[in-house]
This record gives sequence, structure tokens and C-alpha cells, in this order.
Amino acid sequence: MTDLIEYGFDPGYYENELKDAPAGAVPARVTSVHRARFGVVSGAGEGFAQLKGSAYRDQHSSLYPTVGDYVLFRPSPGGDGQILRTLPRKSLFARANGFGPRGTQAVAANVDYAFIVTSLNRDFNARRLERYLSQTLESGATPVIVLTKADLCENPAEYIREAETVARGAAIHVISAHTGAGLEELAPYMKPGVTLALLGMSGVGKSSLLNALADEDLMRVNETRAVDSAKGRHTTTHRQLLRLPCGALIIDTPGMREFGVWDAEAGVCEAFGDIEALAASCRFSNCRHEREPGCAVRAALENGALDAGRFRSYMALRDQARATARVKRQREGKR
Ligand SMILES: Nc1nc2c(ncn2[C@@H]2O[C@H](COP(=O)(O)OP(=O)(O)OP(=O)(O)O)[C@@H](O)[C@H]2O)c(=O)[nH]1
Ligand SMILES: [Mg+2]
Ligand SMILES: [Zn+2]
Repeated sequence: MTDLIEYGFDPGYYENELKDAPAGAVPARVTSVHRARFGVVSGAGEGFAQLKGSAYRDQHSSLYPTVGDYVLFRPSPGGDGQILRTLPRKSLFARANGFGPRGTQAVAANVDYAFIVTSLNRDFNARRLERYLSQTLESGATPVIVLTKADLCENPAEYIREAETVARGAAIHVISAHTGAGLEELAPYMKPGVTLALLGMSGVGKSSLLNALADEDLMRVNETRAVDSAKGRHTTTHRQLLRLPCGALIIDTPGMREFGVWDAEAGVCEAFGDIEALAASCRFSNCRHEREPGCAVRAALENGALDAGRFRSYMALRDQARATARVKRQREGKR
């Protein structure tokens, strides 16, 4: 018997859903997503499930189960069980999926802490970090910045300083999965029933970190000749939720090449609170901070109070968010 509470389930939070559950249905958590099948864990242990078609046909695609979701599940002896319903999410991390019919892809649900993983080498990019942060703030999870491969880096302080300029209060930790340095700093997050997700570009060392935290090789790691394999090929191909020996749940994700921004306006505002605050004193309420007279943002740029790079990434994010919102509106208008 598996106790789903060990997989982060909070029966109190879902009291009403459980009360109204159809006969034979039990709560389960989605641990992996395959083409038409879902890996699940429930009181009956680990197994597979398929969607109850009639229950999902008319629903918005965002309710399709993703890794980390809690679902109502009907086990079936000796075969795939059935997922009857996705339970409400406490957080949802989604990323842009081009402008296809689905729009976004749900990456991970019910995440408490999102570890935004970046390596301390030439691939370090503060703007990218900023985008991950913005997306995480929007998801409802708490972002934690993890700078990896400390053993390869001679000047971590420089990177930390740069990360601090975009962190917006998120904790920053410097670790090495190879030497174990800094891992003790992550211990406070690694509590039984707490769900963590590893996010970041391919090759930054997410799976290596997972293995180091688990103290065993649960995930395959990219082994290339280069010592500093920032340009490694994708190694992790599936999102996967695992339970660590310490009792924390952890979702490993395949790194991507670029990180889409979808509907991030809310996240943008939070991550760029300082710029939004400045904008509040622009003469025109709809100021685009381009050439308008009485623009407080431009003034701050000119007197050096606002960093030009930070302003550029704010504008880039804002434009992207507006463009995607426009596409979405058009699509909704056509329905
Ligand atoms: N020197 C050093 N190398 C590391 C460290 N962590 C990871 N690496 C190396 O970096 C490469 C990529 O590591 P992975 O853990 O596979 O990276 P990943 O982020 O899981 O990549 P994807 O699964 O493709 O998203 C491997 O060659 C690791 O050995 C570290 O702390 N120090
Ligand atoms: Mg990996
Ligand atoms: Zn302005």
C-alpha cells in the first residue's frame, strides 16, 4: 500500500472533491505523461492510466493531466486504470508551444518550489534567468535560483551579483553536483511531501542535481567528452516525478533551447515591479516609454537610476506578452 500523502496529497484541501467522487474512484498523482498513457501513483501503488474520453472531450486542454497533477482515478486490476477528472491545481507551470491549437503546454502542476537551474559558465544569461523567473512567479510556485557547476567556476561572485540584479527576492544558491558543495543549502526545501521542479536549459545539470540530492543515480546524465559540456545534447526526454529518499517529490524536466513566454503579463509586472512603479508616474497613463513627453521611465534611464539592459528585457517581454495576447484574442474571436 502506498500512502498518497507521501506523494504530497492533502486530503483536507480536496475534501469536497473526494466526497463527490464516483464510486470506485480514488485520488492519484500523475508521475509521467506518455502519448496516450499516464504513469500514476495511488493507494494501490504505481500503475498506468488512460483518460476517460467522455470526461475530457469537452474540456479545455489546460485540464488535461500533466506531471504533478492530482486526479480522480479508477484502478483496474491487471490493466490500465482510468483518469476520471483532474483535481484543481495549486500551481501550474506552462510554456508556450508555438501558436498551435493548444497554445500552451502544461509542464508541471502543484509545484511548491521551482528550482531555476543555470550553470556558472559562458551559458549563464541573466535575461534568460529573468524570463524563467517571470514565468515561475506567474505559475504560483516559489522560484529558487540554483547556480550549478561551481567546481568549474573561478569567479562565482560575479555571477551571483548578476543573478541578484534580476532575482526579485528569490533565494540564490551556488552548488556543484559533482563535489556536493552547497547541497546542504537546499536541505530546507527538501521536506517530506513538498514538490520541487527542476527547470532550465538543456545541459545545465538538472538531472545531475537530482541524482546528487537523491544520493543515487535515478536519472540518466549526459556524458560527453567536454568537461564543460554546456552544449550537451538533450538527455532527459520525459518529464518525470520521483520521490526522493528524504520524502520530497521532484519533477525533472527536459531542458529546452528557448523559453517561450505566453500570457506572461501578470508575471512581467511582478518581476519588473520597479519599472511598473516608475511607469505609474509617467505623464500619460498609456505611455509606451518610447518618445512621450514626461516619461518617468526614460528619465530614470537617462539619470542612470534604471539599468538599460533591464529596461530592454522588460520591453521585450512586454511586447512578446502583448503579441501572444493578440494572437490568443484573434483565435478566441474565431471560435
Ligand atoms: N563539472 C560539473 N559538471 C556537471 C555538474 N552538474 C552537471 N554536470 C555535467 O553537465 C552535463 C549535463 O548534465 P545533465 O545533468 O545531464 O543536464 P540536464 O540539465 O539534466 O540536461 P537535459 O536533461 O538535457 O535537460 C553532464 O556532462 C554532467 O556531468 C557539476 O556540478 N559540475
Ligand atoms: Mg536531464
Ligand atoms: Zn513612460
